[in-house]
Amino acid sequence: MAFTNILTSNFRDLLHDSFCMTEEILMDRVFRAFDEDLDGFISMKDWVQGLSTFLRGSLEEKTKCKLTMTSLCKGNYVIPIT
Ligand SMILES: [Ca+2]
Repeated sequence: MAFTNILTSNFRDLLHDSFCMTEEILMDRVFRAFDEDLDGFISMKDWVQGLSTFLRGSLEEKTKCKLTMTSLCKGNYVIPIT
């Protein structure tokens, strides 16, 4: 079975069905953290790398991922997403 790129709406369904997430803003931030190349899709590479970081990433990798989910980095500043 071929892997198909995952769109935001499909990713939300996956997070809801698999992890019982209900907050859309949180799901969108997880999507953003997984979509490292910011092309609007979760590719096979994005998916494997994202899961790897969540499950087995180093402290630095998990911290970077959490920052991506909770804030936007602009220049040398971290700006919380509201
Ligand atoms: Ca992507």
